[in-house]
Amino acid sequence: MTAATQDTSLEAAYPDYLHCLAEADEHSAIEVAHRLLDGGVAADRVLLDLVAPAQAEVGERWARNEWSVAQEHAATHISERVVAAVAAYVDVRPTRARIVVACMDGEWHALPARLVAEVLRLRGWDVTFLGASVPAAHLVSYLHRYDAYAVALASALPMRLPHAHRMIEACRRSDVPVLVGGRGFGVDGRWARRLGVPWAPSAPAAADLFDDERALRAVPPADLVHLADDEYASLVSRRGELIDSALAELARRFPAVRDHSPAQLDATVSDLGYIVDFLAAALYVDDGSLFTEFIEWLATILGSREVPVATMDASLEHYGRLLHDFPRAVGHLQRGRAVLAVANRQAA
Ligand code: B12
Repeated sequence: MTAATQDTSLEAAYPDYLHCLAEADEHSAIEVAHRLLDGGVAADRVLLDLVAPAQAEVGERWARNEWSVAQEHAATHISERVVAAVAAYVDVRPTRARIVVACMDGEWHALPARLVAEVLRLRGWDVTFLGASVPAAHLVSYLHRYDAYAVALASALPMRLPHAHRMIEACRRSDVPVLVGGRGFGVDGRWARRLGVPWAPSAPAAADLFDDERALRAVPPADLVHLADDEYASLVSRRGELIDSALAELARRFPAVRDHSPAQLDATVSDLGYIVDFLAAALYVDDGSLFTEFIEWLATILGSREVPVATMDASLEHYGRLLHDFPRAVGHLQRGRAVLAVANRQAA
């Protein structure tokens, strides 16, 4: 513990807190949070201005290949313990209706949703936190059984948007207002607007929206007329065939792929699957930026792990050939390849 943590300002505590995460020092991390609370820093600021940015930094370090998955897991576990410690420290009794907070089906980023749940609890709501990957049918029956005032759904991954939409519709059918949030809906919530669902950029903004039931229920309809071209549905039905074919093409063009270890092969198949899933999500919301942002991200991840960009470009080109009858998909893939070419030039 350095002298800085004796200070009760968030700015001074932040580097020490990050150091605790890096050293997997759970005890000191909780101490940093307690010291801030003892010094009068509000609990929601400790959650949103200490724990949240530190977690984002954890993600950056993993993306740059500076931290292993194990280091990321250790840090995330500590953040979860700190959130629990902050919640126990304040222990607010609920005075308002029940709000259910859950992650979309297939979504394992539970910590961002947990932060939102705790901030809502601090505002007096009776919050039930259901955690990661909640199946739609189970969520809906839960909402009925416990007479929820509203539900907050979280998603960190844009590729889950089609699933998110099904889940949102299922909640709507049971007449429970839905609010969504998380980086999966775009930094400005533009994909939430496409799905016709209220979105909040942060936990405090969500709390404000829950205060206004009319605003929560007054949402424009989903804007998904483009789905009539069937490109999304056809792509999804061909997912397995596309991945198998792209893997065979990679092995043909890059002989080193044939010598991949089982773990490397798994990672390659996952990446080929992500390309299809992000492409499908871009078709679903009809927004090419969803796909190009993903390609930029994947280029960074693979670049920092010294995977040649040429293999990724070959896969985009191959998918483009197989999907030649799908003009929207071909357009997204072409723009993806252009983004890759720029990333490649910058890296050279
Ligand atoms: C921890 C972590 C994990 C953990 C999650 C454990 C847990 N208990 O949460 C595990 C290991 C499971 C994981 C898995 C994966 N992850 Co991850 N993960 C992260 C990491 C490092 C931190 C997440 C976090 O807590 N962030 C802090 C929160 C507070 O920030 P936030 O999400 O922006 O949330 C704020 C607002 O957006 C908003 N908000 C968030 N949710 C909601 C919900 C509502 C209702 C509202 C109103 C507001 C709101 O309020 C929050 C507080 O201010 C992020 C990095 C990052 N930058 O976030 C990557 C990150 C999200 N993961 C990523 C990826 C790729 C994955 C995997 C695909 C990796 C893999 N190859 O397997 C899997 C996918 C698993 C799945 N299907 O869900 C990428 C996503 C990139 C992309 N292009 O989509 C990121 C950005 C990492 C990176 N830098 O590349 N991950």
